[in-house]
Amino acid sequence: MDRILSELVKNFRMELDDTNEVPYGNGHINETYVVGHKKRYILQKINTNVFRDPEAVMRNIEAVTAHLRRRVAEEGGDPDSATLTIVPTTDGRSFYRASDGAYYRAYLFIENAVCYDQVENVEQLYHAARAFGRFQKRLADFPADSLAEVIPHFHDTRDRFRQLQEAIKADRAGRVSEVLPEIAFAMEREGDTGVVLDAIADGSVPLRVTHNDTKLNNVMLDTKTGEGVCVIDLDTVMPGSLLYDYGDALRFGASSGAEDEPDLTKIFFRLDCYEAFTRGFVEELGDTLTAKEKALLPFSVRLMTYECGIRFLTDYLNGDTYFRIHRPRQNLDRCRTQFRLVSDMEAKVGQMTEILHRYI
Ligand code: ADP
Ligand code: GN1
Ligand code: MG
Repeated sequence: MDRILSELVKNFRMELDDTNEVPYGNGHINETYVVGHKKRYILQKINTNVFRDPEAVMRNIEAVTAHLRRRVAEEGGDPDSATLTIVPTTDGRSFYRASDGAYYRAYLFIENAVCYDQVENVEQLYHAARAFGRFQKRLADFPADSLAEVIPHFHDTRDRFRQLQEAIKADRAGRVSEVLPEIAFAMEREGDTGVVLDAIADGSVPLRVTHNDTKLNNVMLDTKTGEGVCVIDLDTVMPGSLLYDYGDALRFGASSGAEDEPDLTKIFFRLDCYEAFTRGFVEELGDTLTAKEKALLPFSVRLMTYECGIRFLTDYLNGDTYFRIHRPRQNLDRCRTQFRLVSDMEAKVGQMTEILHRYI
């Protein structure tokens, strides 16, 4: 990175008092660094294995952040902290293609706010839900058809299931025999894959502009007040269902342990977290939900968790080519926590519905 860094520093309009870069955050996709001292910036190498058309990604983010900035300003907020701010290159672009052939981008570092990789108290989920809800509302009138579909079929669970079947057939890394129980778990639940897709197709669940990757570490909360400051990681903003954003946030946020926890006895679905997030989400978006969306909220959490488990399993079978890993079998551990959560949610479906009805 050192050689590239000096090139990047010259080519982005950054005011730097210190040009050391430090790897930052725990994202699974992009390479993230922080540079600067008094004034800090996020520098990211865009993962072009995942995002085949990085220029389309950046066009989406330019348009979405411009829209969000207008909304935040109308509300009397501060656009530089309430949404990502792209730092342009010296020639006014939102990305820079460096001499290593890779695509880089820079954002203002959002100060006085923090991302959590794991929940410390349930209020964090309440505030995260409010932030994702506001994000959704601010984009309600954004022209969805102007967005490029940067990862086609991103939350198409049927297609994710098909990709798993392909991976099993190909057995590229020779790992199928090791994961037969996980494969069986996935196969037994094929019937779930089409539920939201069918509801979108029959019009009972509308397509909206959604974030599609609402992990807790993709929202920044105020260091002092704990309130939501900014939704980040806008790479996957695309037309989708609000159920994806609700379900995915709880997949991650209501787990009792880390996504890659190897000891499954530590993993269960936390109803207190589910309640806190649901309360915040419904407070922001309750009036806009259709009857079918409301009915599918609890199911969506299980679906998104199942889908994510399938994706981790597929990647494990393919030899770990998509999600960044830091140790062997990490993707398998990730798959197992997701499936453990799915089982627990199956057992808790009645309680989840009852909690939802307290707020809806
Ligand atoms: P990935 O797609 O790999 O998840 P993210 O865009 O989510 O990449 O960035 C990874 C991490 O970097 C985030 O979880 C967050 O901790 C940090 N981060 C990203 N953008 C900013 C920002 N503008 N200000 C402060 N921290 C940020
Ligand atoms: C990835 O980029 P990151 O780490 O926030 C992935 C999500 C998964 C998540 C699982 C573009 O999110 O879809 O749900 O890992 N992002 C992409 O932790 O595939
Ligand atoms: Mg992220």
